[in-house]
Amino acid sequence: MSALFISDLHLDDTCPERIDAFERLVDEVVPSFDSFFLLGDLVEVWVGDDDDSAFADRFRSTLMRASQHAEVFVLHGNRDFLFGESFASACGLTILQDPSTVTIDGRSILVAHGDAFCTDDHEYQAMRGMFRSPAWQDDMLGRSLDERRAFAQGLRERSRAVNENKATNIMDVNAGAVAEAMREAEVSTLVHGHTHRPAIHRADEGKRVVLGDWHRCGWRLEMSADPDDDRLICFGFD
Ligand SMILES: [Mn+2]
Repeated sequence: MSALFISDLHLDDTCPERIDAFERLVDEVVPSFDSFFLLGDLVEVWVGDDDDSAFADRFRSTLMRASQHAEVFVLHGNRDFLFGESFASACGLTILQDPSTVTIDGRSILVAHGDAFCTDDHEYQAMRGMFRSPAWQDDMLGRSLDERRAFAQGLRERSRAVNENKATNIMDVNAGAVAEAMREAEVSTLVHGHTHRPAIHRADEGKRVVLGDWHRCGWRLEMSADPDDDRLICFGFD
């Protein structure tokens, strides 16, 4: 029971080499694994499962291929929190709650997008609560695709402007929030993304693997029975 993990691809139609790299991963790497975990922010924005753009179609069909090779699990990030059940069934994947405990080769692993641990950023947490509320999501999905695309565009610009003025430590995880989540889930390994700070950290509560964002290179974590074999790999796009 081996597992492959990725997150924070931030795919959109402006960066074809990243889409190509994702497709190569699905066709060449995913078949060697039993399960494939995508821990959020796979796309730069997801405006709803009814998105009929060429990019959304291509993205769905890549995931469909992945689900023929391995069991595919997706967590919502802060860009793709509108992935819904019709997206999941069209792609043959399962959407997991954030966080979730999963079993890989007898090991209990806590998986999360990671943003819920950034508790020092109060403004962000307030926004997160709003975007994840069913009432807000229903209202958003009731609007036309064009309206949703315009809203998403405005949000990205605002987030860029706000984050430029934020101290970087505020945007990282809070150590206490991580320790508490691991204690509660009774695990000694946590895998998450979101912060774009790829690393394997070791602390009293156990190991925390942070996946990287696909910016200058792609990142993936390969995991099987032996914790010493966990491999966080950076790979080129060509
Ligand atoms: Mn994120």
